[in-house]
Amino acid sequence: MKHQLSKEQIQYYQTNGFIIIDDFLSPDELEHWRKAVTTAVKERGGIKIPGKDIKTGEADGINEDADYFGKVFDQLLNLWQTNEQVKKLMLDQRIGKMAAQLAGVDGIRIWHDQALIKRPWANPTAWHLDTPFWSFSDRRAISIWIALDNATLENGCLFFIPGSHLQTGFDKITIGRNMDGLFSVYPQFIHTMPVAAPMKAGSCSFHNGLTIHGANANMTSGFRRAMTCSYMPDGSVFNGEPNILPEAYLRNLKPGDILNNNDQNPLIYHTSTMANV
Ligand SMILES: O=C(O)CCC(=O)C(=O)O
Ligand SMILES: [Fe+2]
Repeated sequence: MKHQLSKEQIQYYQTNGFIIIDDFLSPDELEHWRKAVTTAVKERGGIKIPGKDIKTGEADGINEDADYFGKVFDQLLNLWQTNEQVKKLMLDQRIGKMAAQLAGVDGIRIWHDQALIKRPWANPTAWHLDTPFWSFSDRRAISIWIALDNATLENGCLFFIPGSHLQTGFDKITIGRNMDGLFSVYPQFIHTMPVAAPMKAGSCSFHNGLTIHGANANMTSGFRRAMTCSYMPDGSVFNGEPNILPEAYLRNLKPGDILNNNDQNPLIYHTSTMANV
């Protein structure tokens, strides 16, 4: 795993709000990740989030147009909670350190992982932000996106609007199915040239949860599979947004409480205890 970051890479991420790391996984590691994720997805039988009775492709409270959104991608969250192999991959301190260094924080917790599988002829992923939907509000929240298949211009690779993370905010905007919905809120980016992020299988990107991003439709008869994980800076507090937190946890949670439950949001890296990774 190519897990050492240079100062230039960290600077690039902080300026642009994303970075691509080619050949992040070795061919053997890629094979292992593919097997682990494929098994974990199969085990779920379509259940989107552990403990919640929602199947992938059904309306979930954020995206009500199930017929359309069910065909953007199959989305399976928190596979780390239901599969031991995926848990080992997700709790890798080396990835935690990368996320912490890029975000510029001392400690980092898993917010949630997700497999995102664009099937043949999948709909595009409209331009959006991630962080406004989550249960904490921190400008440094970050995600990794690992290509398990080659992600190409033809099958739905990611696109980023560079520098947008410095100007976007936490308003929860329901963007619907229109690709351009977000630009009515952020018209200053209408003319910014997006950066396409085609990646070979095994490469990855990191993006800030406030970077405007999206993905193409899958115009091919093959799958575009990705494994992703989103991270929350250690010390983040609950903002009142339930998002994917379980009912039992939410019952005892008040806005302002620190989100430090290791069963829900494990600390995967902290400079004070894991400096030598
Ligand atoms: O894989 C996609 O199509 C979208 C990914 C995405 O929005 C994310 O990882 O935050
Ligand atoms: Fe996203």
